[in-house]
Order: sequence, then C-alpha cells, then structure tokens
Amino acid sequence: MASSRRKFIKEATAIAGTLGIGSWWSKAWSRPPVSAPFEGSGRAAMASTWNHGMLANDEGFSALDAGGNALDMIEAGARLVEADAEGLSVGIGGLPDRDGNVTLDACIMDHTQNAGSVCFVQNVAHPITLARKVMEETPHVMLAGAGAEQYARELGMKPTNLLTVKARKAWEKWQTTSNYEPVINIENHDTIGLLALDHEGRLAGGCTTSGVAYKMHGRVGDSPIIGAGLYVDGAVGGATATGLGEAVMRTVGSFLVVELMGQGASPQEACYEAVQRIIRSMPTDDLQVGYLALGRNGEVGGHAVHGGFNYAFHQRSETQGTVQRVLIDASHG
Ligand code: SD4
Repeated sequence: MASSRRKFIKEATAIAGTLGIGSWWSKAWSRPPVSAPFEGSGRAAMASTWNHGMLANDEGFSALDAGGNALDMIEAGARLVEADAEGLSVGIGGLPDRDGNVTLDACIMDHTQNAGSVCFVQNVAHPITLARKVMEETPHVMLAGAGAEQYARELGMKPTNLLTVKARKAWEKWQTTSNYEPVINIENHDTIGLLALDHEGRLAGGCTTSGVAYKMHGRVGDSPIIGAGLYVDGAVGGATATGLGEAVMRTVGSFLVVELMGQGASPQEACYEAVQRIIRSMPTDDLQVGYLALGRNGEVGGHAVHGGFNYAFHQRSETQGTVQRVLIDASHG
C-alpha cells in the first residue's frame, strides 16, 4: 500500500514536472498521510483568538501540566472564557439574538479527525464540553437546538440562564433602533477559536461563541461548522476563524487554510490567501473575518480582512520551559 502510494506520487510528480506545475504539485502530493505517526517534538503550543486568548492559553497549559493532552488544553481554555460573565461574545454574558435569547455555538476537533459540535443551544453554560461529549460519546458530529439541550440535561448539565443584566441592557438599548447592522470588530467580535499542540505532537482545536449580536432567532454561524469555523488535520495543522460567519461559511475558510498548509503554504500564507478569497468574492467594507492557524510543527500565523485582529500565542519546549507568551497583532501580517 505504502509503496504503491510512493510509486504513484513519483509518477505524478514526474508528469507534473513535464506540465510545468512541479513545485505546487509535488508539495501537494508530498503531504503526509493523515495516519502518519504523531511524534512529539517536545514542543507544546497554543494559539487563541483575541485578548482573552492569553488567559485561555494559560489555562490550556495548566491542563497540560495536570497531565492533559491537546484536547484537554482546548476544553480548559474555552471553558474559562465561556464562564466569564463580562465577555459579550462567548458563553454566559453573550449578547442575545434580536428576540432576547442567548443562543450558543461550539465545536471541537482532534488530530484523528474526530469532531463534535453543538449549535443553537440555549441555557447550556459550557457548549464546548457538550460538543466534546457529542464527539466522544455519540455516533454523531453535530447536535442542534432542543436535541442538544436534551442531551445536556441527560448528561446532568444544569440549565443556566445566560442572559446577564449587562447583556440585557445592551439588547434593550439596541431595540430602540433595531437596525441589524453588524459593526466590524464590535458586534461580531471576540469569539474564541483555540488551537493546541501537545508535547506528543497531538493537535486539537475548538471554537465557542454566542454568534453575532442581535441575529435572527435560529441563525447559526460558522463557529460550530467543521471546515468553516474550525478544522484540524493531524498531519498538517489546524485553523479557526473569527468574525462574520456568513463570509467564512461561504468560503469554507478553516478547511481552506488547512488544505493550503497541506500543499506547502505556511500558516501565515494560508491565512492570507483565505482572506483574499473573501476579499475577491464579496464586498468587505462592512465585514471583518480573521483566521488563525497552527502548523503541526508549532508554527503560527494569522491574518484578517481589516485591522484590529489579534491573537495570543504561547509555546514551550519540554526542556526549556516557557519560551514565548505573546499577544500578536495580526493586522499587518
Ligand atoms: C459568528 N463567527 O457567529 C461568529 C462570530 C465571531 O468573533 O466570530 N465573533 O458568525
């Protein structure tokens, strides 16, 4: 099997050479298979969107120190941000839809392409944990709405009122105009997308959000959609998105970023190209989208349609301890 694949790659690369498409083609076909062994480089890394990514990454590394793996890093980091009632875009405290309901979307994915997702869920404090349960305990990838809430109750998750006084007041103020006009970096700001690599070389990713503020009831964004708001390929890397989900879904953004990385692009180049796809295909004056990517080797990159997008990046080698803990402005990357 392996030798016939090698033979195919060799022949295909030779043909590509005669057609003058050598470089891209050979990079594409030299991509390691998904079943490649996951050898740890002794390096662990975590990248998460926006300012709150700093604390999420710290929490992720605490989970790693407690004996966890890349998935545990993701779940721990996401839960921390979901529990912050001051944040207006994730978990409790998230801004509601136009009818005053806080509806949440989340997903999680590991290096073996296991994935779990929940969308349009209400009264669930930790949708990232529910998504992980869908991945690990059910035969499905995605549960929506009332069915996801029923599953949460079956798991013993206590229904929680997610509409805080602060978010309700903001919604009441918005109702005085009731214009549905998402504002760049404001009403669609601060979803958390997280990517982690553990010392054993396992990759994982997660994304959790209350979605764009004052959306129509029932609207689901990119964040819980595998391939749009998040994608992980253990042999290549992971990517996640923040910003206006409609633009990400229309271009299947995170899958595109990872595929480009699999064809030889760096995380930075891949995010840049995925942003160009959006810019080339739709008017972008009023929308923001940012992509964040982490390669299997721990290399990070990020890029956005407009300025103002930042992400946190922590990495550590087993021998040297923390070597980097930074907040990166991706505006001009
Ligand atoms: C959505 N992508 O629901 C999410 C919103 C977001 O930073 O990312 N905010 O469209």
